[in-house]
Amino acid sequence: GASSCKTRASPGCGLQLCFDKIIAKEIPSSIVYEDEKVLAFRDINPQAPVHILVIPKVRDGLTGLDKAEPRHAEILGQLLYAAKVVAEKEGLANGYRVVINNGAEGCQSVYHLHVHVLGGRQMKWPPG
Ligand code: DGP
Repeated sequence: GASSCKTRASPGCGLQLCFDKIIAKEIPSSIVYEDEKVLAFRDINPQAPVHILVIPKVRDGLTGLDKAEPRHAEILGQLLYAAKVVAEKEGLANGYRVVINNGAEGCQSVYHLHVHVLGGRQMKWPPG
């Protein structure tokens, strides 16, 4: 079950929706990229030398990918494109991984859609 997910949230992230606090800058974070629609910041519990989260600034019901509706198609594309921009900015020219954890079996721990960008080491497949 979800107990095998070693995700850890920050103390200020007692609420599942703490990324709102990061957007509001009530919880400090290391922001690496920002535009009108998305925010990218370093994961507090990095699983690779580079571990960045890309999130929509407005959740609009997107607690997880499973909640996506046709109206979300544009922001979903913007998140994925921002992931590429972030990977490039971080110098991950040798490759990187982009992950969306969804739901309990997907090890999702924060219910504000986020795209993980992981790099700076050799990844393995299949993931655990
Ligand atoms: P997931 O398990 O896929 O829902 O990913 C949530 C990630 O969010 C997890 O890797 C840890 C990270 N995280 C949780 N709370 C905070 C926080 O307050 N600040 C930052 N920078 N990252 C956080």
